[in-house]
Amino acid sequence: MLRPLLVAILVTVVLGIPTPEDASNAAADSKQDLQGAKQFLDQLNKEYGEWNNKYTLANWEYAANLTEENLAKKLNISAEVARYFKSAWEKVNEYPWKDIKDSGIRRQFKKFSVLGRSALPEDRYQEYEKIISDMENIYSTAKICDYKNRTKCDLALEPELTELLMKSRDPEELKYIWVEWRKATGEKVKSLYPKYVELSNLAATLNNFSDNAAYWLKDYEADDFPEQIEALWQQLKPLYLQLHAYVRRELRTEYGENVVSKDGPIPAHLLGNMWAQTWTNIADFAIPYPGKQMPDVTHAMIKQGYNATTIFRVAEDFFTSINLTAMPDLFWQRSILEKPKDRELICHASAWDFYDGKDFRIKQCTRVNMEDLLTAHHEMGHVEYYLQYKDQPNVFKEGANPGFHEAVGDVISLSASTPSHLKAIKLLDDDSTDTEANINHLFLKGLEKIVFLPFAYMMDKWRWNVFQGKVTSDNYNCNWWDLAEEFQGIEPPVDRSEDDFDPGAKYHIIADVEYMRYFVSFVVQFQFHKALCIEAKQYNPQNPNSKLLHECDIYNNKAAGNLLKNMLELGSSKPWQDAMERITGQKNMESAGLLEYFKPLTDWLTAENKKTNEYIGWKPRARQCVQTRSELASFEEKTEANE
Ligand code: X8Z
Ligand code: ZN
Repeated sequence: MLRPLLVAILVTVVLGIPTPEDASNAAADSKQDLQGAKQFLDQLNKEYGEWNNKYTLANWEYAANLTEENLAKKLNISAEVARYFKSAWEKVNEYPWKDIKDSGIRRQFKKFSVLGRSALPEDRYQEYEKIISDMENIYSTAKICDYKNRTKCDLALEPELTELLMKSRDPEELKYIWVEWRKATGEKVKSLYPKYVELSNLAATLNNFSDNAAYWLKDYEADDFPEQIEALWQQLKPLYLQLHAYVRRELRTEYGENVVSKDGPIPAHLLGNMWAQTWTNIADFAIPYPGKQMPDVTHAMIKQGYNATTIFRVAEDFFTSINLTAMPDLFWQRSILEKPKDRELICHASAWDFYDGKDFRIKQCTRVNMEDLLTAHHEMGHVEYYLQYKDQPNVFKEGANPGFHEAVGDVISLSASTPSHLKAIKLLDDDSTDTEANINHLFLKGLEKIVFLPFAYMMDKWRWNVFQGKVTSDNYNCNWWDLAEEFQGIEPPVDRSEDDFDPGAKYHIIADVEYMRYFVSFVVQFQFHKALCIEAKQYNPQNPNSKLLHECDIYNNKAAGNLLKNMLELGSSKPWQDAMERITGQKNMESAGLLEYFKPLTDWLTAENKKTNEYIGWKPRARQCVQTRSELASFEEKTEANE
C-alpha cells in the first residue's frame, strides 16, 4: 500500500512542476500525513507502554526475589517483548517518517527507530539477557567470611560489608574485605564478561552504531560529547588534586607512612567505601575542624528512632514543599524500602517506572544513616521525574539525558543537607555559619561530590576502551588499574593480575548500566542548584551580602520548585540542551556551578596544602601487568631478590 506522502512525492516527480492546485493538495496531504503519523504513533506508544509494563513487572519480580522460577519467567517475557519490539520497529522503518517536518513527531519516530538489544537474533538475545541476569545474581548473592571468625561466612555487601568499610580503622581488616569481595564477585563473573561485551557490540552494530560505547553515547545528542566531558574534567581536576593531597595527608596521620605514602596514589581500601567512589566515611578523622560541628546526622536519626519509612517521608516532604508531587499510595504499598530477611534480592537501590502512569516504586535496602537519607532523596528524585513526565507519550518517558535523571534527587539533597535545613528538621543542634563550620560542611560535601568525578569518569573510560576493542580480556584488569591510578590517584592494596576482574566487583559493570550519567549528574546538579537558588532569591553572585551557594536551601520555595517542574515535565521530548536552557538559561554543561559552590573549600585546601608543603598529585607506580596470580608471585620474588 502506498502511503499518502509517498504518493505526493511520486506525483511531483512524475508530473513535474506543481500547479497551484497541487500546492493546496500537498498542504492537505501533509495535514493528512501528520494526522496519519500521529495515529500511527499513538498506537505505537500505547503498545510500547503495555509491553514495557509487562517487561518491567517481570524484571521487578526477579530483582526482588532472585529465584530460578522468577528468572525463567523474566526470560520468557523478555523474549516475547523483544519479538514485539522488533515487529514494531520494522513497521517504523517502513513508515516514511523522515519526510515529516514536525520536530516533535519526527523526534518520536527517531527514538522508535533505534531498537536496542532486541535487534539481536532471538537465541543471542536470550543468551545476552541470561548472562546479565547471571552476573546480577552472582553479585547480589555474594557473601564473604568474617575477618575475625572465618567460619562465619554470611556477610553481604548490604549491610555488613558496607558498614565495616565505613567503620573499621584496621587496615588489615579493610584489606581483607576489599580482596574477599572481589573474589566473591569480580573473579566469578570474569568468564561471563567477554561474551557480554561481544553481544553488546553486536546489538549496537545491528542498530547501526560502531560499538556499544557509541550506542550509549547517542542519548547525549552531541557528537563531541566525550570531548565535553574531558574539558569539564580538566576544569575540575585541580580541585580534586587539592582534596586528594589533603586526604592523603590525613590518612598518613591516621595509618602511618608505612601504609600511606607522601606522594604516591592512595591505597583504595582506606577510603570508607568498597570502590573508593565517595570518601564521606572517613570524615570523622579527616575533618578540617574536629572541634566544630560536622553535619553528619546519623546519630540523631538513630536516636530519634528513624526507620526506612520515616526516611522516605522526610524526602517526600521536601518535594511537596516546593510544589512537586507526593508519592502515590501505590508507591507506599509496593515499594521495598527495607531488606527482606527471607529471600535474596538485588539490594542496589533503584527506582522503577511501570509505564502505566500509576505504578512507581523504589527498591532500597535502607539503613538508618545519613548516606541512606541522601540515597532516599536520590531515588525519590527518579520517581518525581517519572511523575512529572507521566503524560508525555511513552517514548518520551525518559530523562532529557540519563545524567538529568540522576541529578533530580541530588539537587534536592544539596538543599536538604545544609546545616540550617538539618537543624530545621531537628536532626542537627548547631547550624553555625562561621568559616570553620562552613569548611567542615563543604569538606563533607567534597568527599561526596568532588571525589566521585574521577571515579565516574574512569568507570566508563574503561568500558569505552573495552567496547571499542582497545582493551581485550587479557588486559581488562590492568587497564582498570591504569585508569584508577591516572584519574583517581588510587592503587589496589595488594598486587593484581588478570586472574582478578576488579571491574566486576561494581554493580553497574555487571548490570549493564552506563555510568557517565553520574559524571554528568554531578556537574549539572550544581548548575540546577545555582539556577534554583537564584530563582528562590537566595543567591545573587553580584551581591556580596547574599548567601553562599552551599548555604542555599530551596525548601518551601514554590518558585524554585516550579522552575524545576517545568524542566522535568519535558521528559525527553526536547534535546537536553533545551531542557538545560529552561532551567538555567544556558545551553551547555558547565563546571562553574560546582566550582562556585566549592570556592571556599578550594581556597582553604590550597592554603592548607601549601602550609604543609603537600605533594600535589601522585608519582606513578611501576606496576607490572601480569596474567596470572602465580606469575605475580614469581614477579614479586624476583623484585624482592633484587632489593
Ligand atoms: O547507583 C546509584 C543509585 C541508583 S541510580 C543508588 N548511584 C551510583 C552508585 O551507587 O554507584 C548513585 C550515585 C552513584
Ligand atoms: Zn539514580
